[in-house]
Amino acid sequence: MAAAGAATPVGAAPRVGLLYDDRMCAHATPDGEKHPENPERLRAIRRKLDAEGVASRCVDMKAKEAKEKYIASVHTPNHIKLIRDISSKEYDYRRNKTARKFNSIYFNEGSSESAFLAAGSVIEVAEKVAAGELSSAIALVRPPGHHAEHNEPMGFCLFNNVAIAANYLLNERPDLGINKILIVDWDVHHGNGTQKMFYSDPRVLFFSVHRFDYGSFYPCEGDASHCFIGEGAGEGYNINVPWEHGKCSDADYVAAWDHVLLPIAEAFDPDIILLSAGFDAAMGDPLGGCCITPDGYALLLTKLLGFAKGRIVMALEGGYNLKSIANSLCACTKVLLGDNFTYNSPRMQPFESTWRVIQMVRDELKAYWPVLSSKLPDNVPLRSAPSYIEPYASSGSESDVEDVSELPDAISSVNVTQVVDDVLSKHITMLKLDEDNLATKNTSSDSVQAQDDGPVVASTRIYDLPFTWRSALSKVYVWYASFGSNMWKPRFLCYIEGGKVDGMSISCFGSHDTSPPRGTMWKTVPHRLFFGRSSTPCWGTGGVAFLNPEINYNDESYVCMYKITLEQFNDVLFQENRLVKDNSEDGKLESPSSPLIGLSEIESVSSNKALHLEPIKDSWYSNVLHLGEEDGLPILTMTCPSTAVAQHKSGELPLAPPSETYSATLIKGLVEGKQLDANEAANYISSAAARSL
Ligand code: Q9C
Ligand code: ZN
Repeated sequence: MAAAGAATPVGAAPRVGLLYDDRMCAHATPDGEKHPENPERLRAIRRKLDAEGVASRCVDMKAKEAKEKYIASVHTPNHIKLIRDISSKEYDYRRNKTARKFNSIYFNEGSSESAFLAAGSVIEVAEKVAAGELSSAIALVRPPGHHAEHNEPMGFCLFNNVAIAANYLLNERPDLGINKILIVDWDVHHGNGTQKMFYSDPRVLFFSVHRFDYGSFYPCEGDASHCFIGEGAGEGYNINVPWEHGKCSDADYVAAWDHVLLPIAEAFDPDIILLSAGFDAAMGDPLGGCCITPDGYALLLTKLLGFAKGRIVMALEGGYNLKSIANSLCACTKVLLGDNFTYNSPRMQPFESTWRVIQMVRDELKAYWPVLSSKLPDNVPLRSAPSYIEPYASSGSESDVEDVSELPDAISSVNVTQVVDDVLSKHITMLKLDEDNLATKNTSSDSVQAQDDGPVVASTRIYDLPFTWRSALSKVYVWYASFGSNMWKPRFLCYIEGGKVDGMSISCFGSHDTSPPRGTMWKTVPHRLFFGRSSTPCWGTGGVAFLNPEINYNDESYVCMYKITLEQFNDVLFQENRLVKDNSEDGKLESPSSPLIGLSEIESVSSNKALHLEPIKDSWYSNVLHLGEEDGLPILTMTCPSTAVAQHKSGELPLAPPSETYSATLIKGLVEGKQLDANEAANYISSAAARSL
């Protein structure tokens, strides 16, 4: 058979495949722990499609397990074996341990079946659409796929479902006449796995639009930047549209469609479109921080229907707000069913950053897609970046920053005293990527690795990254509110500059960026100060300070706030939670490779007031609190989680007064900070230590 004919006979209603299968709900967290990627996601979508009467208008499809030989076009034999065996009895005792070796992965007894069904389902619907038996199709699958790499599961993904289906069409079914595939990945995260699979393959045009946040948004790799355009024969066939921050709306996505994706799709002229359809850029999503509306998704999808004779296969990826994903998918299904739709969401303006990103992407790709050479309209009304992005001219090179200790201290009057602030207040219009420092495209020989057990793929660590989370977060400022020994500035500076001061028995490692705080300021907060734990390596016997994360307006505790970069805040968090290790071999310090608090965490802590950091959930200071804002910047502190407070209350964890040296440090902080005199300070500390929780 030659290339398939028109997918839908003229005038006939589109045949839309809808694949739903309860068996893909078997993959769940091992002990029923809460997790955003949970079985309810599929059920919520299914319920909505039923309730709206759209499911019954679709062609009902059932899942099929993928054959291993098809999965093997994308994954190594080791990886396939792992996913095949992970749910077996023999794995019971080490399943959780194995999961912890990977990045953001859990397994249970149902994972294996779900993973094989997810991959097989996308193959199944892609085949039917490619063959013209269906006009288009939706595969409601989980676990998702686009983060899964050649040899490892990652980011809630076990097998790369979409990549497997693409290879199936190209390699196993020449009879279907699919020679060119467009993969559109609108999940809010970069499709790192899919990008790598087809990086040098011109038959597959991979387009991903995602939050990048200068490299600080998951998966926090530089290869999500617009500079990664493919290599070898695939050069020009990999397109990343990397947002600089959250809050992107329909308008931003439509702009990326109109000015990047659609002109390229027109020129590429795909035979089929595979849509990595995550809905975590939807309004209300807890991870994405963007705000695409259901109408927005419907519009983006409508615009794609003009290509490949409308042959579109949607495969679910992320999306974690049950209502949002159900509504969005419902709107998309109606589009595929051919229902008329008018865009009714409030009209927004794209961000200025969006326009800049689109221009960068076009510049990068115009050599391959001449249609991108035209000039963008310059009269489009744009809005400025969300306020949490505080761009500064410098990321803290000493020369720009006056020594704050030279500046006069002011005396506290009321609740809030600004002592020194905004030493550096010179704003630039926006963070600008330094073009000269952008990653060079990889033409070097080590950028491609032949592997014994699989196809040739670009290796993971080939880039010398200009986009590290450190460089990104060094441009964002926060107020770190200290309530313990850090109130004494010389002691806090140990966390920045390294070393130790009077009373400390061990030295601090210091932060990567050793520039001093840009401001210092005192405040009182309606949280209870208490002393818990019985001893610490640094201060010896006695409790250390915590703030009860609960607000209680009868409480008034002093906090000394330091204006530091978000990079430094992460370094302080690392040190408070003992995550920095001295690699005595070469004297190099090792701290975690990704930040605990990036821009998206700032957003979520700002709206939820507290964020218990899952990766360090058992550490003492694993809870980040948002105490308010000062000159537009968030005030953050770190304390114990509420669960620890409960344990302190019940006696399961000890409460203990601070040691002599520790409380002397607190008192020095309050006195030198001009908040209290020596007597008042001593009373403040001893009464906090004496009160029961
Ligand atoms: N701070 C998909 O949407 N988050 N995967 C890790 C680190 C992992 C998302 C958080 C997000 C994975 C398919
Ligand atoms: Zn995602």
